[in-house]
Formats: sequence, C-alpha cells, structure tokens
Amino acid sequence: MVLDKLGSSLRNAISRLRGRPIIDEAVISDFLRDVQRALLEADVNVKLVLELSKRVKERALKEEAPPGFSRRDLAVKILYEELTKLLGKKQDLPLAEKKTNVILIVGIEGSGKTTTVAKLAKWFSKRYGKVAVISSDVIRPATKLQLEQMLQGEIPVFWKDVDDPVEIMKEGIERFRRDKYNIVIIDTAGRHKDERGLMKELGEYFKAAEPDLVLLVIDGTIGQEAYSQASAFAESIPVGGVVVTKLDGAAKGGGALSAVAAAGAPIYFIGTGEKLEDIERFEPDKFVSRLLGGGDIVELAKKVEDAFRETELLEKISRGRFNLEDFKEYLTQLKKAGPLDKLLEMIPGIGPKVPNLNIDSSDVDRWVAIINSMTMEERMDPSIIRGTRIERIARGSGTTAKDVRRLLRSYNQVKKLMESMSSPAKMRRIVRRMGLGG
Ligand SMILES: Nc1nc2c(ncn2[C@@H]2O[C@H](COP(=O)(O)OP(=O)(O)OP(=O)(O)O)[C@@H](O)[C@H]2O)c(=O)[nH]1
Ligand SMILES: [Mg+2]
Repeated sequence: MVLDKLGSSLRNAISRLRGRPIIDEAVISDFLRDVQRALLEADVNVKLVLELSKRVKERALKEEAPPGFSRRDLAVKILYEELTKLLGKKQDLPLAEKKTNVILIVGIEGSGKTTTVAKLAKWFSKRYGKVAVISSDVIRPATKLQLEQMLQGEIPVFWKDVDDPVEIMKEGIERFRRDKYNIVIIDTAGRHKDERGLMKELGEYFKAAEPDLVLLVIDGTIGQEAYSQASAFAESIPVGGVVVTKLDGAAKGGGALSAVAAAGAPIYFIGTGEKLEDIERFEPDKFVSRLLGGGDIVELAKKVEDAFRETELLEKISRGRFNLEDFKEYLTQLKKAGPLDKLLEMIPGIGPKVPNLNIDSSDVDRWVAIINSMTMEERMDPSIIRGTRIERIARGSGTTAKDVRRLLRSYNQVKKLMESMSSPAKMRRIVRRMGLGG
C-alpha cells in the first residue's frame, strides 16, 4: 500500500480515540496530537497540519452528532472529510473525443517522466482508443529505447535523429494526427544546464506542440518541496495537472500530495512502482478511505452523513417545506429500508388515518422517474402541476397521466401526514420505527 506508515499511524490514532469512554475537549486534543504527529512524519506542511487540526477540533466540538451516533463517530467522519480536502478535488481529464489530444509531459531530471509516459500510454490505450508516444529527449537518445522496451511494440514510439526537440514534436504530432490517433503523449528531456534553461525551453515546446494538456511529473519523495516545484513550473508553462511518482515506499508522500494540492494544481495520477501497471487515477476520497483502512471507518463516515441527511429532511418536513425533491429522497430512503407495506404497518395510527396511502416499492422507481421529468419549479411547488403539465410529465417519464396524478395524491397525503406530526422528535421516533434511522 502507498503511504503505509501514515496510514497505520492514522488508524492507530482513531482506534485510540474509539477506546476512550468519554469524549471531551481534552480527548479530542489528544487525538489531534496523534493525527498531527502522523501527518508531520509524512512531511505534510506544518501550517497545513495546524489548519487541519484546528478545523477538525472546532467542528468536532461544535457540530451535533446525529441521533444514534457519538461525538467519537462524528470526529472520525470530520477527520476523513478534512483529510480529503487537504488532498484536493478529483478532476476530470480535459480530453475530447474525436480529435487527437496532445499531452505534453514535463518535469525535472529523474522525476519519472519517461516511465510515466509509458505507463500513461498503456493506461490510456485501455480506455481512450489509439495512443502513440513521441520521444523528444535529444539529450539522452537512449530514452527512445527505454520507451520501446517498456511498451513492447504495443504502442508506436516516434523519434527522429535530429538535435531539435521541436522538430521531432511537430513531425510526430502531424503524423499521428493524420493517422487519427486519439492520444499522443510527448516525453521531454529533464536534463539542462540550469533551471532557467529548462523553463525557457518549456515555453518553446508549448508553442510548438500546442498541447491539450500539460502534465507535470513530480517525484513524491521530495515531500513539501513539491510546492515550490509545482509553482515554478506553473510560472513558465500552463500546467494542467500533476502526476506524483514514486509514492511506493515514499515516507514523504503525504507531504508531496498535500503540497501539490496546496499549490492549486490538480493531481491526475499517482505512480506507485516501476512497472507499467503501477499507475492510478488520483481520487482524494478513495485515497483517504484506503489510507484509513477502507471498510469500517469510511462506512461509519457515510452512515453519519446519511443520518445528517435524514435529520435535515425531518427538519424540512416539520417546517412544512416538504417538496417533491424531498419526497424523492424520502422514497429512495424508504426503498433502501425494505418492504414498504411492512414498514407502514409499523407506524402506529397510520393505517386508519391514511387509508389510501398505497406506496408499493415497485412504484418507487416509476415515481422517481416521474419526479425527474418535472422542472425544478414544479418540484419546489407541486401545486402548479395541472392540466398540460401532467401530460408533459407523463410523456417525459414514459408513464401515464393517471400515474402522475396518483404520485401527486400520495405526495400530498405524506405531506399532510408529516405536517400533522407536531414535533421533529416524535417524527424521528416514527421514522426510526420504520427502520430508516441509523
Ligand atoms: N519506485 C518507483 N520508481 C519509479 C517510479 N516512477 C519512476 N521510477 C524510477 O525513477 C527513475 C527515473 O525514471 P525516469 O522515467 O527515467 O525519469 P525521467 O524523468 O524520464 O528522467 P530524465 O529523462 O533523466 O529526466 C527510474 O529508475 C524509474 O524506474 C515510481 O512510481 N515508483
Ligand atoms: Mg526521461
């Protein structure tokens, strides 16, 4: 696993927290000291670590744990969220279909560019059609052999025995464009007399290749230094995103990832070994969930989140602001909870009060489809849904006007029922009884 040490330290901190019978400010502070130590050991920037722990502390003490959960659970969920935020957002690849997308790979010497080019070529060829590679490293001509060897003839590698990288790029791009390749990845040289020389050449490469995406390769073992490296490159060339390499066994990997995120560059991929398969898309939430040991902790965070949503829904209902969007969520939750008729039977007094509340679980999908065919305005204010609107919604959802009317009737019944239950506490008890709560 990537970032083994950080992961196990964080998991230890969490299990210590879970062992404490009472959660007060002192216990939260203890917990956060463990978390801070783990992050600092992974070379995460001190300022970022302090900000993170301050936010976790504030939130863990201020926010109310939803019913059925402890402040301990809440603290774990908040840590999960804040760690995810520390690593940035998942970004979609800015590539288009039906054209030749040019990706220019840049980075300092030895950062892992050539290896990454080969890995990406393989990765893209499984998902994005025809892929080709251009080797423009004229300083180290053996690079083309390195690429050919790694790709084993599965992916074409273009190169030319000339001194000018720009000439190689232009000719290669032209050829692969003519042959309708979907992705062309250009490897560049990292070795230069000095940094200024490298940065100047990058500008020329950018002009010549007109890439759709510039990917900066950063060595994950440099830790926090990744921040200044990412910033320096971004000043010379429009960096679209970053690949952080060598995260396998890199004790400073957490530092590199958080530093790149702090520099404002999205991390698209991470390199996790020397082999061709050792590359993956970077998704902060999944990454953190793996770091924390997957399974139970993330499960817990999700459950707490669900419980929050449920509480929110109940509050909306009690304030009489129960619209069709809410009804949709209500239906979906009901469906998750099990056979509806059974659940409804369990609500005391519901039968006699609302005899026609015929919600069948087979209705739920159809009803959700119907609601999806409505405009937002209609969902927010269902009273405007009459006449031709009903016809339109029925057509849009592949149902009948009768279905739409039945849905509206049930919605109104549920709304009335909800409103008649005076307090949220009482309502929560009922919903709990229905098996919807945590
Ligand atoms: N463990 C590990 N090693 C890697 C990873 N990526 C690259 N390497 C190794 O890092 C070294 C340098 O990789 P290259 O791909 O040649 O780096 P480069 O940026 O092309 O180097 P120059 O062309 O000289 O600038 C090689 O020994 C690679 O095997 C990775 O994700 N994990
Ligand atoms: Mg290279």
